[in-house]
Amino acid sequence: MYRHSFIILFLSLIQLIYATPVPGTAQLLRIPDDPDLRRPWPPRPLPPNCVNSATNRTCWTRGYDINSNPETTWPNTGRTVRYNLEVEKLTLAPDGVSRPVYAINGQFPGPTIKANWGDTIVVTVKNSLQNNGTSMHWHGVRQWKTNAMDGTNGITECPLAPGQSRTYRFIATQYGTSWYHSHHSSQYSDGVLGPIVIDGPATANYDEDLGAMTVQDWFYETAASNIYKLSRALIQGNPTANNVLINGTNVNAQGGGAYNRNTMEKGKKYRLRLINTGTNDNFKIGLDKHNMTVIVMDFVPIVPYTTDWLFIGIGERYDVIINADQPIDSYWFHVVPQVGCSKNAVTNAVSIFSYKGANNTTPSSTTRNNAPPTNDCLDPNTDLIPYVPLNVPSNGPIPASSNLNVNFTILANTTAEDASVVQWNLNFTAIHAPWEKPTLQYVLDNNTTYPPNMNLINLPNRNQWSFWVIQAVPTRAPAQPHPMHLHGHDFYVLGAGTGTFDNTQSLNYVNPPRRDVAMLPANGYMVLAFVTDNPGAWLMHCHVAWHIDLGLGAQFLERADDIAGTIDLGTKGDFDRQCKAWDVYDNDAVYKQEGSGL
Ligand SMILES: *[C@@H]1O[C@H](CO)[C@@H](O)[C@H](O)[C@H]1NC(C)=O
Ligand SMILES: *[C@@H]1O[C@H](CO)[C@@H](O)[C@H](O)[C@H]1NC(C)=O
Ligand SMILES: *[C@@H]1O[C@H](CO)[C@@H](O)[C@H](O)[C@H]1NC(C)=O
Ligand SMILES: *[C@@H]1O[C@H](CO)[C@@H](O)[C@H](O)[C@H]1NC(C)=O
Ligand SMILES: *[C@@H]1O[C@H](CO)[C@@H](O)[C@H](O)[C@H]1NC(C)=O
Ligand SMILES: *[C@@H]1O[C@H](CO)[C@@H](O)[C@H](O)[C@H]1NC(C)=O
Ligand SMILES: *[C@@H]1O[C@H](CO)[C@@H](O)[C@H](O)[C@H]1NC(C)=O
Ligand SMILES: *[C@@H]1O[C@H](CO)[C@@H](O)[C@H](O)[C@H]1NC(C)=O
Ligand SMILES: *[C@@H]1O[C@H](CO)[C@@H](O)[C@H](O)[C@H]1NC(C)=O
Ligand SMILES: *[C@@H]1O[C@H](CO)[C@@H](O)[C@H](O)[C@H]1NC(C)=O
Ligand SMILES: [Cu+2]
Repeated sequence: MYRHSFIILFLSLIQLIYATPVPGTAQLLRIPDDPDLRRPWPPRPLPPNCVNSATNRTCWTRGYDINSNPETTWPNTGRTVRYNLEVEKLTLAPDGVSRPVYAINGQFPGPTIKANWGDTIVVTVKNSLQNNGTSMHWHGVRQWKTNAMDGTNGITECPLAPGQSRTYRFIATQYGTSWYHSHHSSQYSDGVLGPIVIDGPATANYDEDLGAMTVQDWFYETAASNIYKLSRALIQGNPTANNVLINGTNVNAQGGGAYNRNTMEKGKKYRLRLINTGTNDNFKIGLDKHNMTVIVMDFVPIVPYTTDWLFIGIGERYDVIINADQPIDSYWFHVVPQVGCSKNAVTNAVSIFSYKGANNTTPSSTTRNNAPPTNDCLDPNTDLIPYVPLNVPSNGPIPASSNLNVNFTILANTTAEDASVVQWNLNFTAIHAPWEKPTLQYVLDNNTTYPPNMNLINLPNRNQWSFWVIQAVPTRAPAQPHPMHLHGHDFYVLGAGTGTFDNTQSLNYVNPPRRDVAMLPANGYMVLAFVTDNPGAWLMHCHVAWHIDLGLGAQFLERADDIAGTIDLGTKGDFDRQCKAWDVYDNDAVYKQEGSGL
């Protein structure tokens, strides 16, 4: 009901505002005939009174508003935002417990990259680690025709060797919230991550933007140490995280550390940008006595819907609006690891939201352990309705060739200390992304002799729909959901459920959720679709850091023949220099690539 009246309200508002057709609504079915001809649309005159403000968030700039389709159009702002990110190893205590952290510019989480929709983002990354490479990926950023800027070592670049720098340049074609993180083995679990906030129009109004709020599991042991044990089957199942960090902080079991705090003024509405930057844990989030109005999933604005608890998988983002309409007081904000897709010593992590003028800055203990009524690991797919509606053509049954099995293998259990024996497979293969010879090198060499463990799927044809069934097979490993992430695209989630997909399950082709991460249910299936409109080598993987490290990924080589044309001479020079420097470093590096390298 609520949603319906919202749509009608918006549509009538739009009709009021515009005499001419609006780009977004004019293209209910996706894709212009030739997506290669997509360009930023020329500015379109708008009534001067449609100005983006707290009470008119659907407006943006001349010619662009919430109805514009970011898949095909974005403002040409002529503005460039620049950032420097330096990765270095420090000792930090995010929750009061000291441990080595691979920090960015001395902090964890790293600084927030901020831009406006349509801006060019230029980031120079410097690796100041002693004994580790790094590789910075801009999660969820579509990198339309800029595959070489994706920052995925072994696929789009060699790792960045210690002492080296690399400048990335890409356009913010989408808007919303995301994060950047290292793709060098499970390095991001040790701290190499930070938020990305791209401002644009919104599907509902709010007064203040509280900015990004990362939520994640946190281990006192380093990722390298954990993955060593996991890969050799020295521990059974995933390691137990020691804590949950909310915006990079929390109290610890001994009482040290500090809660994250936010302040609200009664009567105002606040936008909060939630990001799960975790390693293994997936959460439900809620603020006592308040609902949340969800307005964006990943980088895709949705028809606003209201909920008291919100599930967020690793790599997923939700922008929510909190209405400060309750009695002046302090309230617990809960981040609850979901059993079945988490393993954490902390079962109900909290931070604090206080109203201005509250007498108590700490909420009463009675609601300290409030928890969602149900515990599960599922995306709320039926509530996630993209605001700009795009449909998927139904071409009959999904062929068996679309199947990509998720499986778990222990190769051998002989001298376990010597070698990695545990693998997660996608379509029978544990992906290996060779650091010294990334996929783009093959493409630039016109070399199609890909080693099978690159797990490469060729998609040579342009602007074709491609459909994928990610299918968990019953395994010796515990049944576990997997947050699946695709680079280079927002995919369409046609369906997800338990059991084996056999085309008898119904799929949603009408404006399904589109995003860049979605949950594969435990022992279940998920059907995805995307269009081959972005030439490049794009990784698809489980975002549980342990799982991708142990192989749970594949790469789509999309339109190999068109990739070289997206790499200019300067970028090619950077690519070559980065590989050369890596070779020199790797010759006598202490640590060599193990596992996928991703
Ligand atoms: C919001 O947009 C409407 C419709 O264009 C306009 O009438 C109104 O003046 C705008 N309000 C503000 C505060 O900009
Ligand atoms: C990074 O360095 C640490 C030691 O500081 C080492 O244990 C780890 O294996 C290295 N990881 C990689 C991927 O090189
Ligand atoms: C997160 O922490 C930073 C640094 O302390 C602070 O500036 C920011 O307001 C916090 N954001 C939220 C949403 O709590
Ligand atoms: C939250 O939403 C529920 C269900 O729609 C509603 O019953 C409840 O009154 C709402 N609470 C607040 C504080 O708005
Ligand atoms: C704070 O405490 C004072 C004194 O007890 C009381 O008069 C006031 O109403 C309280 N304010 C709030 C917001 O609870
Ligand atoms: C899954 O892995 C197990 C253990 O290695 C193996 O026995 C089984 O054949 C595999 N199944 C599929 C469908 O890949
Ligand atoms: C591997 O061998 C170790 C040592 O014998 C044993 O404890 C462990 O259970 C074995 N793991 C598997 C998966 O068989
Ligand atoms: C690869 O093929 C393209 C197109 O045929 C050609 O222009 C280019 O020089 C080739 N590159 C190499 C390294 O052979
Ligand atoms: C192509 O790649 C394979 C695997 O890395 C390598 O063995 C072969 O020498 C390469 N061929 C050419 C012509 O570069
Ligand atoms: C999946 O693996 C099988 C067996 O190796 C292979 O025949 C098939 O082509 C692969 N699927 C895709 C989409 O590459
Ligand atoms: Cu996984």
